[in-house]
Amino acid sequence: MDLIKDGWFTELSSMWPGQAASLEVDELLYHKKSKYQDVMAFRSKHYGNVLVLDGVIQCSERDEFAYQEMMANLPLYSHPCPKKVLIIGGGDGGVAREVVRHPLVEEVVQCEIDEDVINVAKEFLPGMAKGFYSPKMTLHVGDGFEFMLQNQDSFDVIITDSSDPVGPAESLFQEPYYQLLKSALKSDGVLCSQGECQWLHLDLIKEMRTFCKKLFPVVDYAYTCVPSYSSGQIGFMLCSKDPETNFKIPEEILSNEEVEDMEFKYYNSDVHKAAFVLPEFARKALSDA
Ligand code: SPM
Repeated sequence: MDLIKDGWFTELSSMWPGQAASLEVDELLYHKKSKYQDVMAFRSKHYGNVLVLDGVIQCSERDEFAYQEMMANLPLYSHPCPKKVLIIGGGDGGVAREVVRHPLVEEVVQCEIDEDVINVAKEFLPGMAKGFYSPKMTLHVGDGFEFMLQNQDSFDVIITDSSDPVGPAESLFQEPYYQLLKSALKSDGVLCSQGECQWLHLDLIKEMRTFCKKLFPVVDYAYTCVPSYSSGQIGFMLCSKDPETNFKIPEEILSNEEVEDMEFKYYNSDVHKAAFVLPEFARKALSDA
């Protein structure tokens, strides 16, 4: 199927039946099948460069910060001392860019299975891929499952920045993966995973929350707004092994000056707290999960 027609990219998927969003294309920059997926990058007219995997938008330069800043900083500011961080997926480097600039983080290990995505990001999304060049970063091209099996009780924070739950990322939304995350975390570790969209995947979020609550004493769900994602919204599943964790109250409240020094464009301490306040239909659905 042609992903670009008459100068517009349209995101069609069975994950959001009966709806589709389009972005106007300036120039196709890259389009090849990697070993794992269809990888495309294009320059759009109004959203900067855009990365698309298997026909689904992963990030656009215009709004990527709303996702990366929240995915990285919700767990980092929920841990008293997040020194050692593992990122699974996140081949565009955007989450890594955010994690490496946190002052308490000393070491970041990233495990991304698809080297082509890393290379495309380095070439066409340099503002995101810059995290890969940090001295704090060790990048492994390989399978996150294998990596965690070999690195038990090792991390303060684990972030899973995956694509949606079809194709290569499906298993990352299932209980065995969360069991593995739990075993790779230190005894007071926290995790944050791509948690899909309340408008599109409420049943899946409910199911995930139910198995997470069997595994972790503290489980919460937050979300952010990303205009270029289908339905404009995406969530995060947050779990802690430490029963004292309160995800809703950051460990450190940042002043406006500190937010400015960090050059945040989306994250601040009020946004952190507000991200957990769900609209009534979702609150109700998840409260008995
Ligand atoms: N670092 C960016 C990687 C993005 N990972 C999540 C992509 C999800 C895309 N689909 C969102 C649909 C739900 N609203």
